[in-house]
Amino acid sequence: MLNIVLFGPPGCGKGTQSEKLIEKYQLVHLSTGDILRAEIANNTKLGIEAKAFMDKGQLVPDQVVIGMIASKIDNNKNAKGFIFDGFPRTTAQAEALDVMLAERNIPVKCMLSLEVDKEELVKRLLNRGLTSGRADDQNPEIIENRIKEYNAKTAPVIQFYEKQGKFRPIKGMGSIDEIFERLCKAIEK
Ligand code: B4P
Repeated sequence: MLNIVLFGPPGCGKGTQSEKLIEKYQLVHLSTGDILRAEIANNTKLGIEAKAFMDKGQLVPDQVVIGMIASKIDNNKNAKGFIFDGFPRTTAQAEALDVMLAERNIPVKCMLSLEVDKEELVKRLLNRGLTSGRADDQNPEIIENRIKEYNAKTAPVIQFYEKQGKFRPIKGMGSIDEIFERLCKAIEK
């Protein structure tokens, strides 16, 4: 089973590259951002709770996000592998994912971390905000806050996977195809 954590700051290309990796390696996509947005669209209790955090550019509380993931894994028993996109985003989430996967005997192969300059992140997100309708992509202050949350709470997840020898930094600047090639090389190494 090929289980990959696709990691990086907001706007680094996780969602974009996930789509290409899924197609090439026939993996199941688990994006906590997409799952949360679907909950919001369906106006569920979880969605209403999550929206308050997401609209401000803050992370949704760990217990909410962790609870969503286990059932998604179990609903895909015949999967060839999973791409975890935007999860884990805190060390507590990384620890919880490790326990979930160890219980099912399906470990993470590697954590691919897309590295992109801050200026470029802001540019990509504001650009997406023109068409996505996402409140968190339209306001430079909210984008700034998302990057701050990333640096404070998410970046330490790198150490978690580094200790396990699974951290693979990938240059995330350049064309989408160039970055995809770098990711594939890292997976197949
Ligand atoms: P996510 O939905 O995970 O999204 P993201 O970080 O904003 O973007 P992503 O990285 O996938 O976007 P991409 O670069 O592909 O999170 C949204 C929010 O949900 C979070 O702020 C948080 O509140 C909440 N949340 C989600 N998961 C959580 C968790 N585990 N714990 C707590 N809270 C959680 O795309 C960006 C743009 O760049 C696109 O327009 C794309 O076309 C463009 N782009 C991509 N690659 C490019 C390239 N090479 N060159 C030029 N443009 C490029």
